[in-house]
Amino acid sequence: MTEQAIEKKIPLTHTDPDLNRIAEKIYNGQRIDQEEGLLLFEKADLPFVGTLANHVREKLHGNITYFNRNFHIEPTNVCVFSCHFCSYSRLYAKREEGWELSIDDMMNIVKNYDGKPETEVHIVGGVHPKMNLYFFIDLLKQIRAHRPDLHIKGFTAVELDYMFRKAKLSVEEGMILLKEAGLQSLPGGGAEIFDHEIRQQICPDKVDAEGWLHIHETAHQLGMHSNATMLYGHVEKYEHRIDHMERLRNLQDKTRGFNTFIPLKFRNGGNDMSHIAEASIIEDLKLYAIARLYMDNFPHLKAYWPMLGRKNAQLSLAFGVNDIDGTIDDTTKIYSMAGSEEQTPSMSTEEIVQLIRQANRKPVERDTLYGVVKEY
Ligand code: V47
Ligand code: SF4
Repeated sequence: MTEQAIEKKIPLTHTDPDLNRIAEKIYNGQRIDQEEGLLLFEKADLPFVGTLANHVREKLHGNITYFNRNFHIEPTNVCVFSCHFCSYSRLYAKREEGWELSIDDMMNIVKNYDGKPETEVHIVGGVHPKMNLYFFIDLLKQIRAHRPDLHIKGFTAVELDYMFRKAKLSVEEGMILLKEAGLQSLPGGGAEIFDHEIRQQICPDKVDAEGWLHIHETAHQLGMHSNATMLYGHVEKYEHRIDHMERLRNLQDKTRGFNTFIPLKFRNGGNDMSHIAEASIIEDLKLYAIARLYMDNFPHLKAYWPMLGRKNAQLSLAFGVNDIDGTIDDTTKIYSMAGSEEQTPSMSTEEIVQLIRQANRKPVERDTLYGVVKEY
């Protein structure tokens, strides 16, 4: 190959030889390793990682940005665990400060969407000691019977681990029961940061990394899909972010069951970690870009706008992100309670389409598994 051809193929060069080598790998479609991922965090600036991430994003998805129409059910915020970053949960002893929905309450939420175009219900909440596996099996069956076309994405690995242990079932046994009742995929919550030491500092008492990964692997083996999150911008270091992404990338190599990687920015309102400053937008965008480069076997990268804020989510579309979740309703409280600027997160389809178009991207409504519902 002539020098000219190489120059054409590697449009981005850097004076730092290490960064130059990484750029070359990305343009050649090669995987970067942990050391290289770390180098990007430590040495690269935002325009450099942004350009590379945008290249990968456009190679995978062109100009498309996906969104979906969903609604959330948060059955309770009563929780047996005490994650220090959580502003949302209330201990069982203080349950009068929280909420506990009955199956009828939740079915009324579902019925509010009768005849409306939502394609997904996302069920996630605290870990209530009295809401057990059989309670949720009942809920799933009722939703399925009422609205068979609605995709049910529900329960973090934290909720599942607790339900299965309480029911004295293996992960596989429990998951089969939920699947038979109508559960179709798992959201990505509860992953936080996999590193044991960091987990001990921020969420010592819930399922550990191995348990989280085992639950998702089991779901994948049963033919279900799932997402994966990473809570960043608190006490973790760059090496912990890389370790987290590495473990997910390894599982994805094995199962191919993950749809989307969702970095979640730590918000510091009203929790035990309020003294920790939130990450800057530069740091947020750099993380999205590096995630796009590192997670080469994850088809999608999502910016969850209720947490990031809609303007920053719009900006992230130039830094590797190709999905901004859904229209949602104002039914999710996790982020408003943690101080997000989105106090009543709801966006109409028109607003979400406009937000994507303003970033010069093409809005495509998708279903949970990224089937195209409508092109705009
Ligand atoms: O696991 C809690 C996070 C997650 C805070 O799969 C916080 O499509 C920031 O997983 N600051 C639950 N984050 C939400 C979740 C999710 C959201 C949207 C889409 C999907 C999906 C999954 O919320 C928890 C935790 O990591 N969280 N408190 C906080 N103060
Ligand atoms: Fe409970 Fe989830 Fe909050 Fe942790 S993050 S305390 S598991 S609701």
